[in-house]
Amino acid sequence: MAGVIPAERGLRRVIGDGEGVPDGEVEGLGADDLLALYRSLVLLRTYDERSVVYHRQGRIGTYAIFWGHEAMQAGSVHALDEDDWIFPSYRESAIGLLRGMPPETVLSWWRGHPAGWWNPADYNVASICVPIATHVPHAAGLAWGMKLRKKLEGALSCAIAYFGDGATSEGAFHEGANFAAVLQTPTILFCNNNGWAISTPVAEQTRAQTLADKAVGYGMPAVRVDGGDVLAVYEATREAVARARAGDGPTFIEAVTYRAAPHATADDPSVYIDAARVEEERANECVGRYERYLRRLGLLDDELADRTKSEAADLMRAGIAAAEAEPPADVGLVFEHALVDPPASFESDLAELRRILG
Ligand SMILES: Cc1ncc(C[n+]2csc(CCOP(=O)(O)OP(=O)(O)O)c2C)c(N)n1
Ligand SMILES: [Mg+2]
Repeated sequence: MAGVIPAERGLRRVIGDGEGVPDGEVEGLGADDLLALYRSLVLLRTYDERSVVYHRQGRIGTYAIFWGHEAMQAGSVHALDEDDWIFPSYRESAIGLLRGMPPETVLSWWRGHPAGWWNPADYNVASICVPIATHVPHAAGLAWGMKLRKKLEGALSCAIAYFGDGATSEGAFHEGANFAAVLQTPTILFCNNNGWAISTPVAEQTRAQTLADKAVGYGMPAVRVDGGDVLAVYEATREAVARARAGDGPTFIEAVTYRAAPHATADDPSVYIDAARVEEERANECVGRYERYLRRLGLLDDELADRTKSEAADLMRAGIAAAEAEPPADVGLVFEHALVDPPASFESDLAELRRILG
């Protein structure tokens, strides 16, 4: 039965504020799991902050900042099995790190270097999708394939697609969501509602009261969760995974946050965003919120926090060094694999390009 799962104050949460709002807990998560989640959050935060610096130093190209999105990414990935498939958008570019992908691979992608291409089957992480929402049908289709195979092989995994609030206005989102629901595919539609599609606020994006309401029209359950609460995201995704594996079809997760960083390094949000609201959000950002939660539980102290952060920083230092050590790619790649029967002009175009590049 389609419907929005009721939630406290409209958004599910687990982490309290250390004052009036009490902490909850997630059944089945032990100390090791909680600390593994922390390492993932720190790794993503470090990747993101270093990437902005690398961009300013001219070492990577334009970069889509995901500062404040880490809880949505880490919380959901931790609820998956290694066999489950991840379909990231540009906002989740580094999500493969949580599957063991080395940072240099993602950094190379942002350097426009072919070393940034990976075989999706190596990590069950699809290519980073830049066109808005076009990966939603891909995830639905792959999950449909897995469902069909289950009849043959008895294994069932699921596929999760990450996209933003703006993506829910796209035709590809509609097609993917409808296919997933009609064919009851094991798919999770994970919407990071950060309130903005570049400079378009969500209120100008849709007349729906919530993005989760859209799921009702497709006949799939939806849940709204605090996207800054890594444990709430984990729990909601775990339920969606269980539903998918049980053969009960897709779930729409609307994780609500507020974009507290520019859309990308090429964006100047000061011309359209409320700076006071951004400050407020930054003060309650997801990594710090979880850190305080772990400290209240007695699981984290300064020593462990510092060690976790310096391990992540070391990984990034090695990552950028490895990415920069890649020999330049041959420009011929621009023309290869584009057409089965390349026109004769390609040859002279390539010769011209080689002449210009020296
Ligand atoms: C099909 C398509 N149309 C337009 C764009 C240009 N574009 C890049 S990001 C973006 C906004 C997307 O906003 P949202 O879905 O909320 O994701 P967010 O960037 O906030 O994570 C747009 C319109 C694009 N990449 N693809
Ligand atoms: Mg958005």
